[in-house]
Amino acid sequence: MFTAYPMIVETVARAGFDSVTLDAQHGFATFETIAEGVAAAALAGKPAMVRLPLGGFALGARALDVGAAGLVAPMIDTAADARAFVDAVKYPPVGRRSWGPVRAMGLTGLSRDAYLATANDLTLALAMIETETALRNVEEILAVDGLDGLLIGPNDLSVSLSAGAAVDPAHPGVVAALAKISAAAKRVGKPVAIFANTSAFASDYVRRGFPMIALGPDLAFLSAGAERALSDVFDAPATGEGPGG
Ligand code: 3PY
Ligand code: MG
Repeated sequence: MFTAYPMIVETVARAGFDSVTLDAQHGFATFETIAEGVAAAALAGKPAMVRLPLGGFALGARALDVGAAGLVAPMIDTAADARAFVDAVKYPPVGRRSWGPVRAMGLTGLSRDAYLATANDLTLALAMIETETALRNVEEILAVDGLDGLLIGPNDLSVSLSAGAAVDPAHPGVVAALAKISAAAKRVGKPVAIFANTSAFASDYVRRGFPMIALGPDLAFLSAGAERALSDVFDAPATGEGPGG
């Protein structure tokens, strides 16, 4: 979700997706709108994930406190990056998340003890693999205890692999990387998600076996719907009624 308005979050959540992701890296999500967005998704019966700004692990811990079901950390390049992420968002002994999930307990209906006992399993921590360096280090990143899985950013990965020459998720280097990342994750039993710019990319990723695909953003849905509505006006068969006869 590029926008962060609760009603748009709820509308998209009701469209049939399994979850929505509020974007605090490139989108408008802030702590306040994350709190509202998580609640709006909950109204639709859906979990909300949050993509953090670069290095924004503190915001990640706060997002979990207000009931986010998972976090996506962009530009994780090394095991040390992944470790810092996990430290901030998982309770001991896995990490050092600080206690204070007041809203999350309300939304989940869990008692204090039950939340503490289950939060590390109930909240996803996904590291974005989207640079050549991350690709080189993917096995070490995957080995970080408490990191639940990966999310591939094919746009940034193409920018990195082409040394800044192109944004192209179909870049051959990116396509080869998908197989390498998936194989490494499979070896350690962790899932790999991927961002899809279009439904066509999403279909391709479904065929490639990705278990979780982030399709969007919401602004693309809005502009596609608006263009479709406008073109339908002129494509519609004549009714024979109205001022023109
Ligand atoms: C990427 O493809 O680089 C992304 O971060 C998708 O949002
Ligand atoms: Mg990216």
